[in-house]
Parts: sequence; structure tokens; C-alpha cells
Amino acid sequence: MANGSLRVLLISANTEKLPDPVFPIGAAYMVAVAAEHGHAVETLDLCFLDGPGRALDAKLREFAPQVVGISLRNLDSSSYPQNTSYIDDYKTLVDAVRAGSDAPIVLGGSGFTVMPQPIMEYLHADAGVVGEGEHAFPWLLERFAAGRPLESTPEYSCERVDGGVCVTPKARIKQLDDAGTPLRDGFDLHRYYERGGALNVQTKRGCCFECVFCSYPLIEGSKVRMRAPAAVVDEIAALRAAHGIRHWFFVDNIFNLPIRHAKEICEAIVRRELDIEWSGYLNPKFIDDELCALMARSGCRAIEFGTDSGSPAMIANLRKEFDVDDLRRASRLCHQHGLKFCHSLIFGGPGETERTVAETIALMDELQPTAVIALTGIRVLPGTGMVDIALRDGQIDADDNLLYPKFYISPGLADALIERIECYARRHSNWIVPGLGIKTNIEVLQKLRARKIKGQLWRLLR
Ligand code: B12
Repeated sequence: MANGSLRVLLISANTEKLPDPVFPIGAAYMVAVAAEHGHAVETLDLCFLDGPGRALDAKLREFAPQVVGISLRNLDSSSYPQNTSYIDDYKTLVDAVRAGSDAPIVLGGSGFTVMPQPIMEYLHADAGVVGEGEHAFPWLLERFAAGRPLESTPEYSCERVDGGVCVTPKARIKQLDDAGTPLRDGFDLHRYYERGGALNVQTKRGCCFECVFCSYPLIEGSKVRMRAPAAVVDEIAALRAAHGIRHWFFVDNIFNLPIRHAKEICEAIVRRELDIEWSGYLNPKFIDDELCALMARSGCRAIEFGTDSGSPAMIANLRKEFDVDDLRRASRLCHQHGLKFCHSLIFGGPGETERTVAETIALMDELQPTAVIALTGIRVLPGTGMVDIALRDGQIDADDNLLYPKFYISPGLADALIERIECYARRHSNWIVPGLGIKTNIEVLQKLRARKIKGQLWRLLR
């Protein structure tokens, strides 16, 4: 091995299969950068294994990694009252790596970035990268290879947490095309495609909004940075040609902002005759006739609107930057262009009352979306506006580190809310309520996948 090169094992720790198993794109970006910097990289994906067990032991023995990177995508299912926390599985994983290897353990991923300190304190890792890893991970590997400590530099701030070090890049990557593309070969691409119904691709990072509950700007920054449409299309085309992947999910926080960029992506897909089908998250405000036409032509088959509420008062309380007329217009455009669409809702936010719940339900009746995905309760995440509100309303304690999920439900509404949504959703076949197990039966979903049905399964609900 070349001087300064290390054996790096990248583990994707995510095992969640609802609503679908999702390809570990963040980990695949890290595989790519580590390999580009001359390191020997191997991968271990826990998604389809029954616990790390023998597979991990064999990897540690045979590959003898000098660094183990662990990608933590999710903390918990973020649904209430039914909820799954993954934190204890991560602890079991880290302990198993420790038992079989002396290699330093480096954490990263969106789940890690949401609350680095509590995770470092609980898992006792050697290091963690907060935010995007394309620059920070190779920097950290170089330090390990040279036997140098992790200390702050003009580019990185290094903070000691419980015997480990949290590395935070002081600036985000400006030119997103410099981030490269994920190297996917280390993961079972076909299995994710078969069982998840799509692969994923990113066209931009960042979110400029400040919705009161949302962690996206904390994870990706509040400045939107875009990839060149040609680069996005090249990435899709390569996987289309090499592996026949036709179905895609754009993982952008908001696919259609800036709207010009979204149109360029669609135009590039059409021009290159990629013959794909795709879906993604859209904001109901930045949508017009031209975008819908282009989306339909380029293969968009399902749109998820981050609507959250249909009540004017709640839209304001959640600090959303659109209004009910935007929701009406966006829904109408989808109907006109034959685009299947769903509204994602979060009930129970600050100020929610029976009246605002009724307003949202009435609006859904009016808009006739293909599906509604409803959450009851807001998972309180550190660094978001929900912390102060939940403290004020006595729903969390000041010393709660929020590692295990706490949910905010507008005071006085808790049981009434769950009953109301359950009752409504059971009578309306296009409502999905993960926290109540409504339309989230994994056996049913996997049977549909076994019948080779691709794309978003909620499309089938209406
Ligand atoms: C797109 C998306 C989805 C799509 C995924 C579609 C698909 N086919 O990929 C859908 C709708 C299916 C979905 C579902 C869920 N999601 Co989701 N999702 C996202 C979103 C918006 C983007 C994720 C993504 O792909 N990012 C792009 C990649 C490139 O970024 P990345 O993974 O963060 O990787 C970078 C860094 O983190 C770092 N990195 C990553 N790994 C590693 C490893 C090491 C060692 C290092 C050093 C660095 C590093 O470098 C990478 C490149 O810069 C995020 C929010 C966000 N903006 O992050 C939520 C997010 C990941 N989801 C979340 C959750 C909770 C879920 C669900 C559990 C529940 C739900 N809300 O539906 C399910 C779980 C699904 C599953 N099987 O795992 C949470 C997870 C944190 C938490 N609160 O637990 C997030 C962060 C949103 C939030 N609420 O805060 N999701």
C-alpha cells in the first residue's frame, strides 16, 4: 500500500426498511472520497443482515481495517405513538467493532449531525464528522495516517467530547460538483433497487427556510448549493447503462428551489433520453405550468409536498413560507398534468387545536391528493425552534439531551389528536399514518416490491 494510505472500513448502520430500504448514498460518497485519496476501502452494509454478528467479525479479521467509519443516517423513525429508536443498535455495533479491532472509529451521517455531542457521549467513538464529509473525512484520515492528533485548523474546528473529537468543517463545500459522485459498488445496488423500488441521487444541498421543527438547514446549511444538471444526468445515465436502473428518488430537501435549476434538470433528462421515472420532495410555492410539464415529460411519477398543515394559522406557526392558495394551485397543477402527488402532514404542532386539525382535513378533502402521509406529534430535535417551545410548554426537561425521541403535541390535544386522526385515516384509504401503523405493514409493502412494482408505493392508493 502507498505511503499514507490506510485500510478503511465503511459501515452503513441503517437497517430501517420502512417505507422502503434506502440506498446508503451518504456512505457511498465517503467510499468515493476515501478511495480517491488513495485509501483501500471496503464496506459493510447492515441493512439486509440479521445484526452485525459474523459478517462484522469476518470483515474485521480478514480486512484488518486501520480506521472504521460508521454512517448513521437515522436516529429513530420519528413517528409517534409507535416509534423505533436505532440508538441502542448503534451502541451494540460500536461495541462489537471495539471488541474485534483497535482501529479508531469515526462517526458521520445525517443522524449523527443532528446531535453529535449526545451521540459521541453515548457511543464513545474516537471521532465524528459533523455535516458533509467530502473534505473532512480525507483530512481526518490523513491525520490518522500521519499519527497526528485532531486539532483545530483554519478549515476545521475540533472539539473534544468524551474522549473523542468532533470535527466540524468551518465552511460548506461551495462548488457542489467538487463533491464528486458516490461510489456505489460496495453496496448491493440491485437489492436496494428490487426491495426499495428506486435508487437515489442528489442535485443540490442546503435549505434556506426556517421551519420551526426542521433540521435540514442544520444538516446541509441554509445556503442552497447546486450541482451542474449535466453532472446529475451523467450520474443517472451511467447507472442506467451499467445496471439498468430506471427509477430514481431525488434526495434534495426541496427539488424545485431554485425552480430554474429544477427545470434544467428535467430538460437535461429529456434531452439525454434517459427513459427514467422519478420522484422527490417539492415545495408547493415554487411550481408552475412549465415545471409540471417538464416534470411529466422527464418521467416524474410522484411528488411529495412538505405541506405539514392546511390550516393558515398552523402554516404560520410552523413558520412555513407558503399559504393555502399555494397548496391549492400546486395540487391543481398536479391534477392537470396527471402527476400523482401526496401531501405530508404533521399534526400537533404549537397552537394546533381541534379547529386547525379540522381545517387541514377539510383542505385535504378539497385537494384530493393521491395520498396523505400524516405524522402525529413533532420529534423535537436539538437546534430547532421546537426546543424552546417544548420547554415552554413543559414537554421536555431542560437537561434532556433528546437522544431518545421526545414528541411535542400541542397541550390539551394529545389523546384527542391521535383518536381523531386514527378515526379519519381508517375511513380514508389514501391516508398513511406511520405512528399508528396505518398502511405501513412491511409484509404488504414487500409483497408489492416482489411483484416488481417500482417507485413510490403510495401512488397506488388512489
Ligand atoms: C431523502 C430523505 C428521505 C427519503 C429517502 C429516499 C431515498 N430513496 O433515498 C425517504 C422519504 C424515503 C426518507 C425516509 C425516512 N427518513 Co429521511 N431524509 C431524507 C433527507 C431529506 C435526505 C437524505 C439524503 O439522502 N441526503 C443526501 C446524502 C448524500 O447526505 P448524507 O446521508 O447526510 O451524507 C453526507 C454526510 O452526512 C456525511 N456522511 C454520511 N455518512 C458518513 C459516514 C462517515 C464515516 C463520515 C465521516 C461522514 C458521513 O457525508 C455525506 C456526504 O456529504 C434527510 C434530511 C437531510 N437533509 O439530510 C432525511 C432524514 C435522513 N430522514 C430522516 C428520517 C427520520 C427518516 C425515516 C426514519 C422516517 C421518515 N421521516 O420518513 C425514514 C427512514 C427510511 C429508511 N429506510 O432509512 C431523518 C434522520 C434523523 C432522525 N431524525 O432520525 C432525516 C435527517 C430528516 C430529519 N428529520 O431530521 N427520507
